[in-house]
Amino acid sequence: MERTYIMLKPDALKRNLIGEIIARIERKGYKIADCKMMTLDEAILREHYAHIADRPFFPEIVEYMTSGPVLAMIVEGENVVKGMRILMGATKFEEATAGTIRGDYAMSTGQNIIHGSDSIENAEIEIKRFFG
Ligand code: IDP
Ligand code: MG
Repeated sequence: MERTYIMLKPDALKRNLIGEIIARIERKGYKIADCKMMTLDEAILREHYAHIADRPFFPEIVEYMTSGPVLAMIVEGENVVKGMRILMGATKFEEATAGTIRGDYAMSTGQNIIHGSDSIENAEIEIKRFFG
């Protein structure tokens, strides 16, 4: 079965939205195969966000992503990588459609509630990175 790496970011936990977001994932028919709370450090974020590490907003992302625990999850289902990206909504919070997780909850692009792998290949890399 296809798997993806999903991470609820610190704002989702601070705003008590875990239950709401997991309910949406389960209602869609996907399975939470594993999950754990983690506190991230800069080293793992530099790996995970290597593609944005040279952007001016990166220091703010590190500060935010280390500001509290995240919920790391392995989510399983048919075409789940693409399907989760659709449930999540667009990266830029003002472009995320109503009805998507980011569209309904994100209050900025930096603090946009949820991460989801962007390809099957990256999903396996990210699952290994966060679950070993
Ligand atoms: P994604 O999370 O939708 O896959 P990426 O382009 O991989 O988006 O960027 C990773 C994360 O970096 C985003 O989720 C967002 O939190 C942050 N980010 C991306 N672009 C911007 C920006 O222009 N301003 C602030 N934060 C950004
Ligand atoms: Mg990405």
